[in-house]
Order: sequence, then C-alpha cells, then structure tokens
Amino acid sequence: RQVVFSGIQPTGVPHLGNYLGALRQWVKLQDEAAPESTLLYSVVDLHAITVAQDPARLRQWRKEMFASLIAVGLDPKRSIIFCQSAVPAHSELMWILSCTASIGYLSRMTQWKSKLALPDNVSPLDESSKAKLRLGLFSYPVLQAADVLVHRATHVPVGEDQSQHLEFARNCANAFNHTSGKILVPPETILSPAKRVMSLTQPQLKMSKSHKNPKSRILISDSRDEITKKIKSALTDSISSITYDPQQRPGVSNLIEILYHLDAAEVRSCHELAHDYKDLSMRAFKEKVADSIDERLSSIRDKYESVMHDANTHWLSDMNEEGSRRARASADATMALVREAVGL
Ligand code: AQP
Repeated sequence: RQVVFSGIQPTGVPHLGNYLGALRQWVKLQDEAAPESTLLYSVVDLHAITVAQDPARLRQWRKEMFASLIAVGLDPKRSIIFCQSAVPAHSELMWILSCTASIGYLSRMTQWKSKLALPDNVSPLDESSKAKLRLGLFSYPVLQAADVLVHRATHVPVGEDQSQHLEFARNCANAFNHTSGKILVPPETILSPAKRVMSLTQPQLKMSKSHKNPKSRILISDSRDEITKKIKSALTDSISSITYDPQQRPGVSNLIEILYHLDAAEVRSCHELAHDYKDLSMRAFKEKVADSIDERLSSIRDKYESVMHDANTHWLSDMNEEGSRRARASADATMALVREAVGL
C-alpha cells in the first residue's frame, strides 16, 4: 500500500520553486493515487522555528500556507492536510531516532551550513560554527526523518535540495530496524522534474521563501503586474539571442527552465525550447515568460484569495483540526510498535 508524505515550512507564501519542485507533484500524486493509498501533507511549523520567528507572523504564515495548499489543488477529503506541531508523535520519534543518529553523518549535511552562510567544508565543532549553530538547526534532518517514518511513508516527493535528508531518513529506518525488528519503512524519494528553480536576482542560489529580496521569487499569490515587474528585473545578460547554457548564462537559462516546466508538454528539452525563441529580444522573451507564469498562476491566485477570505469563517482551522486528528491516528499506530520495540 502506497503512503505518500511530504511537508512544507510555513515561512511565507510558496513561490514558483515550491510549486514546480513540490506542490504540483503533490497534487498530481493525489489525483493519480489508487483509492487505497494514503496521502499526508504537513505544514511543518516545528521546522520553521529552527531559525528565529515572530510568533504572530508564524501564525499568519501557517494560515497562508494552508490556504496555499488548497489553492494549488489539494483536497482535504482525499489528502490528510495537517499541522506538524499538532501531532506530538513527530517530536517523540525524533527523540528516539536522535539517540542513535550519528553526529558525523549530520555534520556532512549542507542545509545548516547554507542557512548560516558557512563554507561547505566547515565542521559543527569549528569555532566559526559553534558561535552560530543551534542544536535544532543541526538536528533538523532527524525531525525530518521522524516526520516521514512516523507515518511509515513509502514515497516522499521533494525538490533536489531535500534528497540528502531523505537518504538520511532511510539510514535511520534501516538502523532502527536492524536492532528493533522490521517496524519502520525506508521511504523512496520522488524527485520532481523541476529539481531546482533558481533565484531571479542571484541565479546561482535556489529560489527561497526567506531570502531577503522579495524580487528574487515569484509567489503563487502574485498579481500579473507583480509577475511582470519581477521577471523584467530578473538578472540576465547582454548577449543577443536566447540560448540555454546554465554554466555561462545562468539567469536566462533559469527563465528557460521555468518556461519549460510550465509548458513541458509542448517541447522535449530546454535546448529545443531556447531554439524556438532564439531570435527574440531579451525583453520580448521575458514578456513571454511572464505571460506563461501568469497563465498558470491566475486560477491558483484567485482560489488563494477566496480561501483566505473564507479563513475568517474558521473553515481553515476546522480543516486543520480534522487533518491533525487523522494524522495523529496514523502516527500513533506506528508509535505503539516503536515504544514496544524500544521498551518504553
Ligand atoms: N527553488 C526550489 N526549486 C525546487 N524545489 C524547491 N523547494 C524549495 N525550494 C525549491 C521544495 O519545496 C518543498 C518545500 O520546501 P520547504 O518550505 O519545506 O523548505 P525549503 O526547501 O527550505 O524551501 P524554501 O522556499 O527555501 O524555504 P525557506 O526559505 O524557509 O528555507 C521541498 O520539497 C523543497 O525541496
């Protein structure tokens, strides 16, 4: 039986990278899943507090994230949509997994280094890291492993930035099963074709909700005008003609990739797509990209607005409560076996 799990941090309205790299895949899995399969999608607020957050803003972001999940097409009747902090078993399993997780393995993860802007070869025990590194940020992959394993998920759709964490989750499951019997399920990664959508202003970085420059990302709630402005100001180059070359022309190649993932049915590759537009000026090409983004996002944006309006009538919190109740039932079934195996 297929059990799909994935999560997203409530750190702002999702952007085009979250949508193409993850949320679109979540909806596809939901729409194509066999009736007996279970789908769990979580707003992972415990992950969001690995960096400092303002409590009122975090609460607002959580609401916006639930509205976004409905806006992109998730159906709370079919998928279990819930808030991570409403299911304490995630934290309990994290503790149990932490008792055997290797610090050496966690040290090699890149996320804590990139969040703290530290070089890739740094160790958590270096003076430069010790001053900045918090335990929660360092052990984040253990909580992420618990998120997946506590529901015995078989498949986890994520963007490329999360694949090393999934490898770690499989490692945790195998280590646990080795000593305690076959209880946890090592999950398979489902990598979206849009592995890494890059920032519009610094195309060497991935598009990110928490990057300080709002022009670096397109939000799923952006108006046509905002989309056009952001794409117009996206960093490209002054070479005439449109070509796909991610090494030499990262800015324009990112726009080609975005277009490719939006219109994938029509062309076979990014090179082929670039060839179709080779004679356009950069300005005209950017207009085409903005039009395609707007065409895809317009119905999502409308739905988002209407759900946020409905949120005042407690519809979103009722949905969250029902999702959390179903998620607790799923997690508690695993935890009964885990506690028994560990001797608790
Ligand atoms: N730029 C991206 N391209 C493709 N996929 C992406 N994802 C994130 N950024 C891109 C995928 O979106 C899902 C949810 O991510 P998350 O919110 O849990 O954490 P994140 O990867 O840290 O995303 P952000 O937007 O960069 O958030 P902040 O700024 O808060 O850290 C994941 O499946 C991720 O792979």
